[in-house]
Amino acid sequence: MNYDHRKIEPKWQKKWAKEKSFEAKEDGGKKCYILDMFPYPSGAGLHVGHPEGYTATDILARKRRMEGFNVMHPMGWDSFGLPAENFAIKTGTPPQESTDKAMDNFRRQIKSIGLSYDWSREISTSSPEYYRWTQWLFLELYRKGLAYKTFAPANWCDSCQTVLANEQVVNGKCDRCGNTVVQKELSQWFFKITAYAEELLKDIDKLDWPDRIKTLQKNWIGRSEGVEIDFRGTNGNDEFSIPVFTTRIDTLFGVTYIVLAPEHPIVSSIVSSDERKVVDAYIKASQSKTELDRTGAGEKTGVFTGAYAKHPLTGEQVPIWIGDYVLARYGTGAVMGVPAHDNRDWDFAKRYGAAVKFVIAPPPGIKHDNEKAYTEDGILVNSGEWNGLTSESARQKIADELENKKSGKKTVFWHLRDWLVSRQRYWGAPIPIIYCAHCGEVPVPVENLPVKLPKDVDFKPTGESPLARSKTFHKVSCPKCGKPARRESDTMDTFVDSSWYFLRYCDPKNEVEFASSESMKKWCPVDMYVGGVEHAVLHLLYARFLTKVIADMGCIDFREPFTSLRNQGLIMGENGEKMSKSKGNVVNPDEIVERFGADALRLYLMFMGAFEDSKPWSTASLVGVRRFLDRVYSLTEKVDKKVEDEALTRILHRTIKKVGSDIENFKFNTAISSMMIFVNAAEEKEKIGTSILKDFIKILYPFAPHLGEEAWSKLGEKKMLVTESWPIYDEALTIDSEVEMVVQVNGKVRDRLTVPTGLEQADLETRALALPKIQEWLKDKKVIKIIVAGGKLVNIVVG
Ligand code: ANZ
Ligand code: ZN
Repeated sequence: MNYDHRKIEPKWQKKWAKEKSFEAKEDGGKKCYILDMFPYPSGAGLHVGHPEGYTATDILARKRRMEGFNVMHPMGWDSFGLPAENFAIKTGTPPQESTDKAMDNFRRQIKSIGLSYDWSREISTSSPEYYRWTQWLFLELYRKGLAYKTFAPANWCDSCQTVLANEQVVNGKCDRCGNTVVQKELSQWFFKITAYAEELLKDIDKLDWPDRIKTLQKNWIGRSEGVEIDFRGTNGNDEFSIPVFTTRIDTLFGVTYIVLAPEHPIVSSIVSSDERKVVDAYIKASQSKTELDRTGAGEKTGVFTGAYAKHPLTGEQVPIWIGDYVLARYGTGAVMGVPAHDNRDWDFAKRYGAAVKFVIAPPPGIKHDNEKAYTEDGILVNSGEWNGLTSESARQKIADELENKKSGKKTVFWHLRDWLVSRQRYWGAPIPIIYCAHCGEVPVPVENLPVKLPKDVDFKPTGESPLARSKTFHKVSCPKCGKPARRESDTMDTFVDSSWYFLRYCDPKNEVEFASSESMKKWCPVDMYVGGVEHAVLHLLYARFLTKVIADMGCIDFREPFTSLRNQGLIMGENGEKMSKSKGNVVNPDEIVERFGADALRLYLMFMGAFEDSKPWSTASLVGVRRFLDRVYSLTEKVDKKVEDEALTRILHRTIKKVGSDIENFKFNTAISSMMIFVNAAEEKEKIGTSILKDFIKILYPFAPHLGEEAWSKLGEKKMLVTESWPIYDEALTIDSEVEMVVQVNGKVRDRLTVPTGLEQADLETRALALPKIQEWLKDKKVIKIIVAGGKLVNIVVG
């Protein structure tokens, strides 16, 4: 018997909405905050990857409610961003308009899937009620010295006279005019996330997050212990000193040159007149390269400056080069070149003919042919008085020696950089700062927030940010002295919006605070956070940073926002390739809901494979899943109150146990398999006990809630299933009553034996020996001993 999803799904959705079934309660029950990464409402609508994660959290949220938790499960929109602005520039449609349309569409699509969100808490980051508090947070950071303005390189197109986002630079060229993009120093706003580097690193270990995400975060923060060591030289009568940073001070005797970043401030004063022309040309060329170009897999290039410095221990003269694989912003912007023990230096030395001097020998038993760099630790050689030491102890001793001689010091550097938050864009939260000729940088007074985006802007396609051209927006009077002043025209990175949204859900309508302390105390931290792995680094790191800042402001009493985190895998097209419009393999959730129903879509998304794995779409399997749901529905025709069935009861209890623990472990696919086993068994029966089927419907309900409600009411229940509790299993009934044992003769499998669990050894021996096949094998032989192992195996040893 098939159920009509087109009829029953909207029916139950309406009932849930009418009863406000999913609104978090003011009080009652232990709190549980289950959160999805909120989507960017793109014009293309929902992708099937969205409901994959949303269904997982929905299953958990529904189960938690049944367990008596007071669940908060909200949804909202990360609605500022570049695509809406680009669309405006291309078509003239204001971003507000296209975004509103996209949000309406997303909301409709999400509701059609029966996800149990508390819509009373819906937020959108592009609404003035929200971005007012994003601006307020900016000002709080500014007050604490955690937001500051400084020069930083940006992608700049000289012909368009504009800054470009990374994705607008294609092969080093402007994607609008084709002009070569250069790196230009522009004054930009930063958040001082580096002030929290230590704590951000230290706290990672406390989190229930996937290991690979934790590792990515650790590497991104990148704590690096080493030595800063001075190489001194003279330039005519002037002495100079170049500090270099190394993590391998044990290789100090292998240094054959040093390399400075092209931007290093000392370059212009040490370069010899012979080399100046070449050096200037090299510096100019490196300006058009991004950091990624410079540090990537490409060739390492450089030029000689004509200057030398003295090796601090051997006194040798080492040549000074510049090379753009050395970054000005990391360490000291200078490195010591050790070609024998570093791959990049090896390539560089081979290219330019620098000497290679091996000073670390592999430990005994390991060979190295010196045809490439030896980059591991080992034993020091060619290193004077340090010969024979291990790398490890040499690092300590040489560092101490350099500290004594005052030519070096132990240092820690961090890879983490401050967060560049300004964007030369329209569709974002305006940075609430005013520039006054008399007073300088003046923060917008809090009572004047929000600084609203102007609506009277022209979206004609000119290629320039509309905000930069709005006259009304820029002209203001200084809040301090009242004289004419100018507003900051940059907006904030959308990652700022999304780094605190989980707090706003606690108190989304508050007009006097970003959220009340009580509400945040009640709901936070987030108990379970689910989203794509693409946010493994930036979004999660920024949210962790903001949480720590807000904790230091005294507003909250926790320092980590997301206690547990899970990532969904990518859903590929039916052909195994990434879903994309151009490949024509995109699956539209609307069509699936219309043809097969929301429950089938939900169940299929969870059945496709392991939650965190990437997996291809298959309409054929979806059809199979829908058929399974129809079979479940048919079972409601076969119930009988009077039927008692021990075997099916046992399977039911085992299924309850398995589904419960699988949901906890995000193993939704195996939960569904076990429900399929139950249904197979139930179908074999003439009649099914009503209470057995009811319990089964309860555990299926988080996966297929519409069908669950429909079956529930068909079984005669008047109240909605939403209000029911999660069934409790009896452990004794979940234990197998029988086991199959393997019977061996001299270690070779000869037969199998099914016995009740918990049989005595003597009893087992008798039964095994009585098997006809075994008797055949034992003929004319003497039994020496019988071994019973693990309740699974009987081995008869004969002689
Ligand atoms: C000599 C050496 C010998 C190095 C050797 C490595 C191996 P992490 O771990 O990332 O901190 N380095 C230092 N500053 C740099 C900069 N601004 N740009 C590019 N490279 C820089 O890496 C530290 C190592 O990266 C340092 O140790 C330095 O090379 C290089 F067998 O010094 B090493
Ligand atoms: Zn002023």
